[in-house]
Amino acid sequence: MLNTTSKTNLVVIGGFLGSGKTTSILNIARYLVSQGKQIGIVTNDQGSQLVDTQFLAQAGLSVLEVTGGCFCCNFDQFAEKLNQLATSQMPDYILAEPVGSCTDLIATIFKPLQTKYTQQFTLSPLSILADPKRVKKLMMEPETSPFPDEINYLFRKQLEEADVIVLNKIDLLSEIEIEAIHSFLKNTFKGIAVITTSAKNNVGIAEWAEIVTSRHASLNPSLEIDYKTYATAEAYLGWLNSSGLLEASVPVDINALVYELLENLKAQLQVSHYEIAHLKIYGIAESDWVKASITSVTDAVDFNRRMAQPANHVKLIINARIHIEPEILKPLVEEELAAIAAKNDMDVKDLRTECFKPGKPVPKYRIA
Ligand SMILES: Nc1nc2c(ncn2[C@@H]2O[C@H](COP(=O)(O)OP(=O)(O)OP(=O)(O)O)[C@@H](O)[C@H]2O)c(=O)[nH]1
Ligand SMILES: [Mg+2]
Repeated sequence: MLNTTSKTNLVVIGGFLGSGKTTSILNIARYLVSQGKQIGIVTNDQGSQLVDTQFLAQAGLSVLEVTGGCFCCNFDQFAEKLNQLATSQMPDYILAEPVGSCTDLIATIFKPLQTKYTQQFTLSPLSILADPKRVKKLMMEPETSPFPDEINYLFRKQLEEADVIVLNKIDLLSEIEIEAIHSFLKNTFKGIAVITTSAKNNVGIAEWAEIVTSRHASLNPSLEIDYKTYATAEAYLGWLNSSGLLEASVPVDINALVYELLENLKAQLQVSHYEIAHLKIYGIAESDWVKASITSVTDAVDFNRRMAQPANHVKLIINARIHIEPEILKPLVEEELAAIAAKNDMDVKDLRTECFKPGKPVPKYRIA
């Protein structure tokens, strides 16, 4: 592992929406903790009320968040959070998860950090996760992509600047499929290391952690990227962060409620051909919690955890990143939430929803 005596090592784990960044960060953090290391985490989103922050904090990890825009557009806030973690927790490693629609990280994060914070941080290799179904549909068979070309472009650019491409979710593939996608990535991104993991099943995590903790970022040449296309890709996504309290006089099976809400939203989106990039719900009742996600209209609901008991007071946080206009997304989610609450004789209180398209990416610094 790297010398950690004076500087904090920054490990950035990027990749498209829903590729498994947060799941991986949790498992890498647990692995490094088991090796006696101190860990801090920085999450990031275009809005606030984040499922990921709640999920990681529940695991007892020190998590700070950069909200209201990506690390590159909020570089000073990002650097401030890194410094805050470095001085308060003195972690050996800070794991940072950029927004899943963000790219050009070498030019806008790595090089500015290297230039301005040489004394404080050592940069570990940049890992970019890839969900195999996205590699297949957005790159190998682009005629089947559920997204516009600009999103396919963004997906490719994310992988292009990696030091390590992490082909995740291999538990969903046969050996032959793993080999085919792995070879495709190796041939397409010559010179970039490609490893395979199942973050969900903790497979390949220790090997990956060893790579990011024993090497430095290569600081490859900055991407050649067309910011107009990048901005168009991001603007295709409707972004919704919502939170509210659900209350009933008798306990309700919240796992079933979350499942049905996700299934109902999926069905509505599927009918109108709106692809889900990532739709996730976190529910907390006293000390118990549930988290479930969907990463495509063709995927099943995936639970990270279920509540042990029914509950009659629950706070729900809903985060959706979907190829849809925000004006359609907001009423859709609010109406489905109201319907599921009514079906379970629950009142919805303090509902706060932000729904928007990400703004044009305007990095604070860009070092070519
Ligand atoms: N089958 C399978 N599912 C996985 C794996 N890794 C992550 N997932 C699931 O994929 C979904 C998305 O995972 P996250 O870790 O939240 O993905 P993310 O990249 O952080 O998503 P955003 O922050 O929204 O960009 C969740 O339902 C995870 O349980 C994996 O290795 N195998
Ligand atoms: Mg995440």
